[in-house]
Amino acid sequence: EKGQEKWPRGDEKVWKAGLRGVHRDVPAITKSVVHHVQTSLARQPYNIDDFGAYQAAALSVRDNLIVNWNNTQLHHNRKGNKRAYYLSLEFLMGRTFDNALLNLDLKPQYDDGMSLLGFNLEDLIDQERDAGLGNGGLGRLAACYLDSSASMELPVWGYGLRYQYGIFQQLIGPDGSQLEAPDPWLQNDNPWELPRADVKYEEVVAVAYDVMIPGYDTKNTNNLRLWESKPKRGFDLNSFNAGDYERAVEASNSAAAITSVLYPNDHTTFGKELRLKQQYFWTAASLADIMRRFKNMEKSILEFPDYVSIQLNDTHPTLAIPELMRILVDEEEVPWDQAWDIITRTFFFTNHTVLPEALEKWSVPLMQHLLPRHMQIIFDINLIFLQAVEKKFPGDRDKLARMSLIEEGYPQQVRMANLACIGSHKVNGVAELHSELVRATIMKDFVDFYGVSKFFNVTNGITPRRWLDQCNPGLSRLISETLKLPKAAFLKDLYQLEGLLKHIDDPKFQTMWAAVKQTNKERLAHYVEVTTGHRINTKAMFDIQIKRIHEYKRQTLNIFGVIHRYLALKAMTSAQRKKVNPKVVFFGGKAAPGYYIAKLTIKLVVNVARIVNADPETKDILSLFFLPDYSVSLAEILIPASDISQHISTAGTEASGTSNMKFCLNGGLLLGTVDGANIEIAEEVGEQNVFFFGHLTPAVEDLRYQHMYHPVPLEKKCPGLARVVNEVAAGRFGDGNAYEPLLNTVRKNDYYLLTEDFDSYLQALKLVDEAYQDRTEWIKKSIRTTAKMGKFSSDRAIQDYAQECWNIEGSKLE
Ligand code: B1N
Repeated sequence: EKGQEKWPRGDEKVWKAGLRGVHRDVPAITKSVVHHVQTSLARQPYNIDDFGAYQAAALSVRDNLIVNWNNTQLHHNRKGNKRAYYLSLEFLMGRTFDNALLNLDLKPQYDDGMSLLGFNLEDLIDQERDAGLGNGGLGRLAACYLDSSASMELPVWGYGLRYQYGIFQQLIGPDGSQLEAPDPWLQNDNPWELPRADVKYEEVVAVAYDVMIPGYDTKNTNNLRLWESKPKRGFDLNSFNAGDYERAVEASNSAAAITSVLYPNDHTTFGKELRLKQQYFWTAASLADIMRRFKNMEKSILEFPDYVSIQLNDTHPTLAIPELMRILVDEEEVPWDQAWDIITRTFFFTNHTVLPEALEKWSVPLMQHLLPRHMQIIFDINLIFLQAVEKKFPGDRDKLARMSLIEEGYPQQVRMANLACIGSHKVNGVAELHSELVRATIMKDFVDFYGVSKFFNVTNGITPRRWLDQCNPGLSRLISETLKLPKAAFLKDLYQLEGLLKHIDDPKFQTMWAAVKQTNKERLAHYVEVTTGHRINTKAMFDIQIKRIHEYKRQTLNIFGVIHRYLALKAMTSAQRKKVNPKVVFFGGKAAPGYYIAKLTIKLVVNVARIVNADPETKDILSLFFLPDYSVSLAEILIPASDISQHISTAGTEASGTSNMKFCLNGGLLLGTVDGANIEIAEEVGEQNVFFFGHLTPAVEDLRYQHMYHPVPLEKKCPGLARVVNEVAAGRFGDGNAYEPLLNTVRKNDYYLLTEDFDSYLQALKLVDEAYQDRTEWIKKSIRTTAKMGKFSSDRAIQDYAQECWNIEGSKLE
């Protein structure tokens, strides 16, 4: 990777004659596709199917990416500028083909070329499997940040793991429950990565695979390096077939199978040995790689933080701190204090949740067994740190106990968030409210110790390339025509969307805006018909909740609301029903395989859907779908089709949310609680344009206390919800007993406060119904919502990180 100023051997002219650039014209494109059919795939032109054509076209696009990628790496090496590294155990990339075509601005040419060869480009795009190397928002955020870094020509590399199996495939069984199947996404060759046999770290047998990350409207093409441990045997498919996902994961508990599977939990830690091995394998390989690249620059080790910044995506990569300490102290022989100074100028830590069950802790005996030197280093860091705390707050033993890196107990545990905090230069949360809660709760003692300026906010963002232009080409085109701007103008500066406000009262524009939404609803209806056989009324309001299934996200509130609506419709006369505006409710999302209550929630939704959709009295005005196997690609169909989407977590529990931003960017309105980034969205679009309900964060603690110590029976507390719960228990939607544990979560201590928010939730739903009646007003709200989404571009978020943390600048590749 060292900058090569001279041609190493042979005749420079002969070399240069062989070099190619990016193919931009149709004849060159078709030629390269045919070439790949013939040689790379070794197939005959007359037996190529859609999949073969996708592979050949992908290889042709890949050639273009490689040219830019190579030039980019050479460019940044020569410049010798500081780099930033984004360490994330999850990168939820989704598909690459369409995204690469759009970022390279080659989609029309490939469209024409493939049609000359007899293929429809959109069909080929559908051949690609998602790269599902993540669970949800945290993983998708990492993917959006790579897109923004590349587009802004910033020298940022991602580091992650190349799991053989990504997030499991979700199936729905005959009784309505979730079943898991493995996701062998690498079964067919993956054209979007470059295996690097030459980049290997023997100790841990890490092999690098480089994923090219093309920027939008630039040749700059960054790198995502994923590590693979060569497995001695694959993971246990027999257990999968026996329906035991957890066991199948466990069976791969051998040193060689470290990267075999993504852990399918979010917001919970199980302290599994294999997970710790993943974390160590990944951070050690990444740091060795970063160190080797730094050493090529021939600088003093003390200058490390001037050339390297490392962002820790949650606590998962925190072992990088003791690992760098080990390298500096044991290998580079840097004195301890100087080494610690390097550490605290290199690392930055992003927290993504304040939920206690998600805070990572590792048992001391396990660490001692697996990583004895790192455990020793952590104890030493702790000793010195606690001495400093003691000095600042003499005699405060409780404070010392709270701030210690070690939690006492049997066994003792290492608190990874504390380690990440003290080893980092800065700590941030992911939305204003969340960052405030980080300061006030989990990091309170650390704020007192370090001062508040170490703790700051970077509100999350989303890439407008994928989440507007790629998923909603019709809207992107309409915006471009209306603003009289090329797409790049607003896709690179999302604040340009504000220009739409000028046109908000123009009836012709309103009609075109509504037509785009209608087309997207029809596209979704088509998908549902093909996959489930159900026909949907596309004139109905589309109401969507898609996200991981979790109690704090309160999908139960939504399904109880649907049941409430169904019961109300059943109580009406048919004349009354004729006046009701039809509505279609969509759910999607995966439950962690071991999360019993979340799985019951899915079962309830599926079984309510079966009853409701089959009821001749109501099916024209209310239908309900649980769409299986929610993924990035499915999100790209659902999000542009929503009239309203739900983000209804108990106040103070959803750190940010990012799909809320995606829906709003696509002109969907928001129904939500005063939580996470919902608050900032409302600030932008105006509160009259969102549907807020429910208790606010400061009330939550007290309400929980009341529920704990002064419980009121459900019938008294919330009669509306009690009726719903009783109908479910009575077996109206299949065996009522099966749902008892789920129903008990609201009957008993109601930790997520459904009984407190149910009535105001129904009230908000009513307001949504009323607002939808006045279609012109609704369209205006929709336009305004899209127009005010500038703040939520991940370009803005990455700019915040580049300035506040990494101190790096973009550098243009000519
Ligand atoms: O990170 C997203 C936020 O928008 C969401 O609000 C937040 O819930 C999500 C352990 C997590 N927080 N914590 C996780 C994921 C995997 C895991 O093993 C925790 N995910 C979030 C982006 O900031």
